[in-house]
Amino acid sequence: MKVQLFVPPGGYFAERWSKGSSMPPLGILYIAAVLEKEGIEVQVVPADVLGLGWREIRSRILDYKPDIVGVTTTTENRFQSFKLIGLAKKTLPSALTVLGGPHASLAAEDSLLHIPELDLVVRGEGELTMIDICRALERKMDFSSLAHLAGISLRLDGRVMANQPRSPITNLDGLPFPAFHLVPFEKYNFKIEVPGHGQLPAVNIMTSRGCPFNCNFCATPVNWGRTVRLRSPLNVIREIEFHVERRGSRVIFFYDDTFNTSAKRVEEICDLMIERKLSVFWRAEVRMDLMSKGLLAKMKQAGLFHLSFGVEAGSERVRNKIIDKKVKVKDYHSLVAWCLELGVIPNAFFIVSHPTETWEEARETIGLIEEYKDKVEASIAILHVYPGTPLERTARERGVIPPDFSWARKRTRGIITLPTAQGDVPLYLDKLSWSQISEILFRWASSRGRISIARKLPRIIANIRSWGDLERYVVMAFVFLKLKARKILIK
Ligand code: B12
Ligand code: SF4
Repeated sequence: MKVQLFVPPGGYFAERWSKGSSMPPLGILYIAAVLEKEGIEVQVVPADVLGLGWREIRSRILDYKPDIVGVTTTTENRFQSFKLIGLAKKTLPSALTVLGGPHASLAAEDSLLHIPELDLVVRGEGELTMIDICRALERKMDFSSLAHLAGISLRLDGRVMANQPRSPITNLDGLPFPAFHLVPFEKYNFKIEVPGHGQLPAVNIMTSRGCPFNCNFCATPVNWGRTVRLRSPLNVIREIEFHVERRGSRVIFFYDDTFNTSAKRVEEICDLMIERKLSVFWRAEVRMDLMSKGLLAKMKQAGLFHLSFGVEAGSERVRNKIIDKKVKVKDYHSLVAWCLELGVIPNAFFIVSHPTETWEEARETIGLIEEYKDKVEASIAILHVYPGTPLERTARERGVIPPDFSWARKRTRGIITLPTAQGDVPLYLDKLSWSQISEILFRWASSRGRISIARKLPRIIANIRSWGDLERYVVMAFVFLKLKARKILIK
């Protein structure tokens, strides 16, 4: 049994890499690690960092002759993943084509209905399901042997079927560490700037899965469930030590959706880092309401230098009644104050154009950003709709997404995207006008001291697909000039 796992070429990952630094794909590497442990032959092809074109991908498939071609996908890079599935099936029709990852999990039926070359979708965590698929095929080299496997969706006799979900992996410590040795690690050139120390070699680690909250736009509770599963502090420390020894990592990026669901576990991880004198810097993403000054001080002592958290909106109504975020603006002010006092860089995420959000409410968001303009790293995006989320349901109910919308079709009338600046995903536009949204984005960019229109212009022009796109860019240009003339843009 031979499995070939791909990260698709092009798209967002490749773009990040072209800027010189990106990180290995943990999902594919976890799957590769468990397959290796089971004695199943596996190859990982990160087409993004290898800079492979379609012809080279075809050669890789022909050379390796896999029984299974697996491709990872997020909604942003779904079209590249779909194309790879199509190419794999045409190149080696005997290979089983499998799609996994957040987009595949949450739009399994849609993908199978629209991509005839796709045999099967693995929903949610892929480790145990992939082992089961390999074992079932080994026993009986026949597609029908997969018909009852948990955690997959497939097409049988022309009908798309969703099998029962797979139970979440409860003991994450039982998983091997991701198979970093199967990718050319140095090609990622993953470096993170640490103030006073320059660009240091970094590595990404995931220490938990799932989130108990249910923010309307977020894929995690649907994809990984609302029961949080935590790796033990010792298991996390062992992985850090492994990366420090093996690849000289100096910065750890904890990519958990919410690193601090258990404050006790964070403290224990910090205690071990201090005790073992791990000389690493680290950053993490947390929920503001679960932080305390004491915990932050301990985290800082253990090497934390950068802390990210979602604020999402300035307005209490939008944040809590619409998004269901369940955090207060006072949590934000306290956390920022503690970060500034303790010397940790605060990094806040905001989103604009929530359902029913008014101009006054959006101004509360930009107000919060401008209030801390030189103190907090803020980022903002126009609200995107992702499959399977509560927001997708709202978008369909309110006609933001038409009833016949498919995630597998490149263009749909009535869907608004801004691929160059915001990715190829439907934007949720409601009460705010395009010029109001543009004003928010320009004021945010100005507060960060960078408006990089000139650099993006060629790609913006290349991505104009309709009169509507053109109109939106023209409106943006007018808003930009107006704000400049009124000296509202600071830089
Ligand atoms: C790290 C990360 C990034 C990194 C990616 C780096 C990298 N090379 O991995 C960066 C910073 C670049 C990034 C960017 C973005 N991200 Co991001 N990111 C994450 C994050 C926090 C962790 C990813 C990770 O490592 N997970 C750990 C692994 C183990 O999980 P996994 O990848 O899901 O894999 C498991 C299963 O999905 C499955 N599986 C995955 N692939 C395959 C393939 C096969 C064949 C099989 C069988 C199974 C399988 O098995 C794996 C093991 O169980 C996730 C949140 C999350 N909880 O995963 C968001 C997440 C993936 N990102 C998300 C988004 C929206 C974005 C951005 C749009 C943000 C933005 N506005 O810029 C961009 C778009 C990037 C893109 N083109 O895809 C969404 C995706 C939603 C969706 N429907 O696609 C997520 C889920 C966050 C969320 N809660 O909504 N991101
Ligand atoms: S945004 Fe964060 S807190 Fe909200 S559901 Fe997603 S992971 Fe959980």
